[in-house]
Amino acid sequence: MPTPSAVPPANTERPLDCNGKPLDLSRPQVMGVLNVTPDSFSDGGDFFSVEQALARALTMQAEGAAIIDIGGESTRPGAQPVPVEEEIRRVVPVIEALRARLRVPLSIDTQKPEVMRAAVAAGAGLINDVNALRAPGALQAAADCSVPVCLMHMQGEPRSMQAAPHYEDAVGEVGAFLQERLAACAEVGIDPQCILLDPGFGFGKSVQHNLQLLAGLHRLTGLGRPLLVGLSRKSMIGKMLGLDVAQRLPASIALAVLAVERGATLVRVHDVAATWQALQVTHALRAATA
Ligand code: YH5
Repeated sequence: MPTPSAVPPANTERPLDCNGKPLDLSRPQVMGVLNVTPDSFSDGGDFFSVEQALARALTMQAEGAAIIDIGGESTRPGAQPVPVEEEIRRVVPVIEALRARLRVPLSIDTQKPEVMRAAVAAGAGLINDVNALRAPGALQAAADCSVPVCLMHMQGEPRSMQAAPHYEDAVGEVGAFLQERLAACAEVGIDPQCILLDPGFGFGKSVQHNLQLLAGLHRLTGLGRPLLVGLSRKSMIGKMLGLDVAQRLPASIALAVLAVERGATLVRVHDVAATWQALQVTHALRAATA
């Protein structure tokens, strides 16, 4: 990983073009999570309700989300894989309904090249891949889609990644991985200026590894790209504080602010209004300090 002085900081003066909708990364921003799995937004039966997903997305936009992240497959530890046709069936109708009604861009949280292509054709403006385009065909799909990409670090695979995570130097190893994936993207012609990087909190990491990554997050800004982080409601909070998922908002807000203070630009969260407020005052204080 290069030292921060070796690479200029990310140029965020111009907004990213996310399939026709702008994403301003000149200041800290919130990415709102929209899960489109059958256990979220049920219509009362076994079917997922596009109406309810739309209402939730409009609320998150009104609360200050700069982008909405749509995911049709759970990547939580131990989650069952979803077949590609099923994932497309879940996300495409939601993307089609939202793209026309929202001002902010949509991102597609997927590891599958076929889902990337279908989602971007339906109007998604950013590919958010927790597998950093390592699936066969994913690099080429992202290159063909011509939308910005978030590359996330994960050690192992979702089913088993929390069994025995190991690092000699978590920040150094995550940085080296992200740099290797940036190079892989460059080889297929993906513009480096369209790439966001994410250390992947909770993806093959112990609580100590997550804390080391947050403490050293600033070193990853040396890769020259904006940083996205996802800490909202994650198990590290549960493990540190003994709280279940419904009780994790205060710590989630603190972690969002701490990450932005250490160089994160985009924060992926479930609780948009509360996080947006926290980032507004964080940004105001930074502007007054400069
Ligand atoms: C991320 O960090 N995370 S899905 C377990 C939880 C709570 C939340 C047990 N997609 C990320 O949000 N994309 C996910 O409590 C992501 N970065 C990016 N770029 C996991 C998740 C969660 C898991």
